[in-house]
Amino acid sequence: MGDESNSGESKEMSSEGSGRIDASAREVARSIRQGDRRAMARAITRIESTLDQDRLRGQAVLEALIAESGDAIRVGITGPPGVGKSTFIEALGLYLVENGKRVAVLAVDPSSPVSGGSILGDKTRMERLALCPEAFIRPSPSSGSLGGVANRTREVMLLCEAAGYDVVLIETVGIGQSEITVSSMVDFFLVLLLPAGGDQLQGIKKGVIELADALVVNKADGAMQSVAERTRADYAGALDLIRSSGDAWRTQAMLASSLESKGIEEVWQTILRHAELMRESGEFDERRKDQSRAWLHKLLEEGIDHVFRRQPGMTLSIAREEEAVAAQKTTPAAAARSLLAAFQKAIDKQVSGSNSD
Ligand SMILES: Nc1nc2c(ncn2[C@@H]2O[C@H](COP(=O)(O)OP(=O)(O)O)[C@@H](O)[C@H]2O)c(=O)[nH]1
Ligand SMILES: [Mg+2]
Repeated sequence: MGDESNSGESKEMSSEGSGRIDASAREVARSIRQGDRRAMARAITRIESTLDQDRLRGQAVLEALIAESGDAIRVGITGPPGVGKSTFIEALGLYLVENGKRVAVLAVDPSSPVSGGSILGDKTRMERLALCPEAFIRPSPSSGSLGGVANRTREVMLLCEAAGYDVVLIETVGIGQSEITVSSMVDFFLVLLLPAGGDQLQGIKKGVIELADALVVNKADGAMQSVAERTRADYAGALDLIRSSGDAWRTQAMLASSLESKGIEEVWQTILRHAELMRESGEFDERRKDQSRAWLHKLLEEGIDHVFRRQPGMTLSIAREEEAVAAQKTTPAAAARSLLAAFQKAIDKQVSGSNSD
């Protein structure tokens, strides 16, 4: 980690060859590599900034460090509000710190208010974990769309890895698209569930079960212990039904009490076993490469969309075509073709204009 000698050719190419990384970004990168938390926090603030100029500076730091990212295990944790995600993450984080790991905790919560200083608005602020020098806790970027928030979190995750954190835990709320988004940036996706009777099993979305590498029934303590055990068995049965024999990994159904730190070690051992299996089959790296490529394409689509809509007069043209489509004066396909042709023409004009400069 952070060893210049084995960071490889790709780093030379990206940092020296492209000219996008200036001396000050390289300087900040060096401090982060050496474990300077303030430098890291500042770079993250830039990455999360809504000002293009700041964000580009933050991204230049990340670009200087990208070859050193990737050594951490990335774990996503989701579940309904109140299931105990933050409590679970704190218990797991403390366990990992006790075992000599450095842990970064991030969150993807597109609903968090601008003032948000807590992770996913809960009352437990991981106070004990926050006191550990080996832990780094960062709440969700507060502004914007799920896509924007998730992209910032991805970038922060890579930065944390370059800074030497061994495990990245990402908390997300179990609503809408956020689970899919978080599962697309982690190695292991864990779904926390409440102890509940039979009928409520259906309450969990089937799609989420398919994303999960483990289902963990939390709050398996006190009066809920036996209910939790039954719930776990029910989920295990349900998983048997949807499993196909070719799967390299069988989604586990487990029990935990975050409050009493029970089942935490078992969950971690499961995550390690999964990583080992996936590495043996080559799927571990393949999944990460797929994730990076998909992320690139998503950023491209967003960028192209942005350029397209920013063309002078485009807002008006789109509104006109929308009307025509709504009034059945034209087809959506013809309307889109016409808008794209106008865009193409504007781009051609810009290109020939800049060539004659
Ligand atoms: N009995 C019990 N309560 C828990 C457990 N984990 C969390 N809680 C409680 O559940 C509530 C919600 O926890 P929190 O971690 O904020 O849930 P989140 O919204 O999913 O992040 C809090 O009052 C916790 O103390 C557990 O394992 N057992
Ligand atoms: Mg929470």
